[in-house]
Amino acid sequence: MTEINLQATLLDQTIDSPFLNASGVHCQTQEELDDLAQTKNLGALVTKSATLQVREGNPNPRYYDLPAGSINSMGLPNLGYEFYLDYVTKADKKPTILSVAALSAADAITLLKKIQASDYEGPTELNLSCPNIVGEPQLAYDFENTDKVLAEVFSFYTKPLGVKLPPYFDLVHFDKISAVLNKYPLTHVNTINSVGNGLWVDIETEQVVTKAKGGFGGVGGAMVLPTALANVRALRQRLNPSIKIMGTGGVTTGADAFAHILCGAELVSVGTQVIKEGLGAYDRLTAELKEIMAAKGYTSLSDFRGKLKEL
Ligand code: RRO
Repeated sequence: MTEINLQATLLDQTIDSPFLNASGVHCQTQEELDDLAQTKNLGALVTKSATLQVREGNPNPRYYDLPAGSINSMGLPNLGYEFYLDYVTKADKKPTILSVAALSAADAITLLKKIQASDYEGPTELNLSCPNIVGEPQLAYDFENTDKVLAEVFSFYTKPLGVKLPPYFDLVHFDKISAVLNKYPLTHVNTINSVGNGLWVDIETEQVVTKAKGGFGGVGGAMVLPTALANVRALRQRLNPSIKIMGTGGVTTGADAFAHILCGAELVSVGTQVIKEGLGAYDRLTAELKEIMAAKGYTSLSDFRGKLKEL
């Protein structure tokens, strides 16, 4: 049988697997990051989004398993950017991406100035889409302000930088965000973050299931797959080819990963399913993806990446 090769690229590095953890899942503590660094069939890892200061996050309960996904209102619990910057600077087992989130535009600039001044030369991802901070909007839904922040960032930032986007639901919005992003030398776009401000109702108790924000939280997992695929596809059709797409959202099978790649994803992140199944999920997804490729006679991801057909 012909050998199937799942190589993908992260910046100019070749990695053996297209799978990445979704930021926020099993990547907050040193121990969790070390687990990821040793996980087979995980090509690269991304840290929990880091803020300038350590954050406890929102009160519990803040994650709830749904039949076809999850809802979370974590509220950016993290050990502070210094910890994650130090981790990725020293990481030597797997390629890593440093995720950072800012509670304001000024914070984003301060954080990126610190990374610019550091020894770290690897990829950073600016999270413009956390849905769970009390009183704070998701920046990437405000096209003008996103443009302003990126203009300021790229007035001094010269290291590899991508952004994490929220899902969009209107073709005009895909046009607008792409026009903004195409102005900047971004290395990648990671799409989608959770679908913000969903709500789940426990019929038995007649209550919401997470505490902060009256129960409104980010929805992920199987039920967001069509939204994720649409965002990967629509952005791949609009963004400069130099901006790689990391597809995140709704992956529970190798077939789902195949679909993300067909829509144009370079890497594929898995979040909710790893919470449900554990880190062994990457082995199963890899085996399933290889099986589909074998059945179709594909030997590398580039045989089908971005080649989705229209009717
Ligand atoms: O920590 C969170 O509540 C969180 C973040 Br920063 C994010 O980007 N996406 C999400 O679903 N939860």
